[in-house]
Amino acid sequence: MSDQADSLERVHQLQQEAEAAIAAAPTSAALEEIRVRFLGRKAELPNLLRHVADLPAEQRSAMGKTANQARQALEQAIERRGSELADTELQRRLGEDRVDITLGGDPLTPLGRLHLLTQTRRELEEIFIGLGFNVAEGPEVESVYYNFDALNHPITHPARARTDTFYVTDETLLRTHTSPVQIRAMEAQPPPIYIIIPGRVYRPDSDPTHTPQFHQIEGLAVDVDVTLADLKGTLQGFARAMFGPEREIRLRPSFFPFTEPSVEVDVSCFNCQGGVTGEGDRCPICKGAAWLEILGAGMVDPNVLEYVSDYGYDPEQVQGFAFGMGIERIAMLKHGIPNLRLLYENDIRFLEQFA
Ligand code: 2NL
Repeated sequence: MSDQADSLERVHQLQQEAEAAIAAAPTSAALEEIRVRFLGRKAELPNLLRHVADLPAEQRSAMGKTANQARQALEQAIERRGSELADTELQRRLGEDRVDITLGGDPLTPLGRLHLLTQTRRELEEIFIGLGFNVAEGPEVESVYYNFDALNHPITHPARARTDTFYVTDETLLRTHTSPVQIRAMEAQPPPIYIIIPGRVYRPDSDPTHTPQFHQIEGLAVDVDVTLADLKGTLQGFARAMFGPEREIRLRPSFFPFTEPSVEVDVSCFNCQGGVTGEGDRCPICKGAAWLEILGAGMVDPNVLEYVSDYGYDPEQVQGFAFGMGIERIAMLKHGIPNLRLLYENDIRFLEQFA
């Protein structure tokens, strides 16, 4: 047999071998290996094609044509087998990966909720808004003038000591109560004024019942003919809205620098009758006292009004009452929380009890 006949025979052989392999390829990956084996850069058939130009002129055409046809036939066979395999493989994946739409979904991400202190502040705000008060706010870094002087705290008052207040400079401090906002509000608006001021306050106390930062809500009413009876009626309305319609309040004499007279206010315990529970035990909320201390209050000292007399507050013409309470304390009383720190630790098991 001539060299040329040998070469043509070899092309046919390669084509048959490759076609058999292509038809038998079990996967796309196997098919790709077959393609590289027969048509890749180092494969025999392409090599034969590359050397057609070196053949004697009378052999070139037959060899070129045969080898080219073989290559094209193989390329088409690979393409056909490839799409067959892709199809089968897709069908198999679709079968195996089938989603069971009857399965329950993942549980929903739990919904968050407002912190108990935020809930309590909003509840207090709503009650006083219902009684005709507006909400005012002011700075937490405050001047000594608004925090103490204008509130009738003498220079010798213990709260003004370097150890009893967080001073920022000699003239500025972290407010120790929200009362300075009441002075600011009176400077901004002539009487009548009915406002409540919620907010953070700061004192350098840290023990089981005190934290250096806590929250207060204070109220101020200044108008003509405002009396202690108005204070008592307002606070009784508040106590009933917050702790239940059966509640009574009682006023005990006290002292605050900015009020005269001053009172401490108790609400009758919502958990017992006269300090004794339904089971005959000593009430754990009021400790058997039958009353819970909820706030301090009083008639605005005329000295305080004198500080804002240029803004329309003439102590001979208008009177006022004021009150202040700790938001933490109210939340703890109302929900029987035994430890102030629970409000700040943010243990989810504690927080989620207050939906
Ligand atoms: C308490 C007592 C109180 C006030 C706050 C006040 C403000 C002005 C004038 C007069 Cl501008 N008084 N505020 C009055 C009495 C009591 O808070 O024990 N708070 C936790």
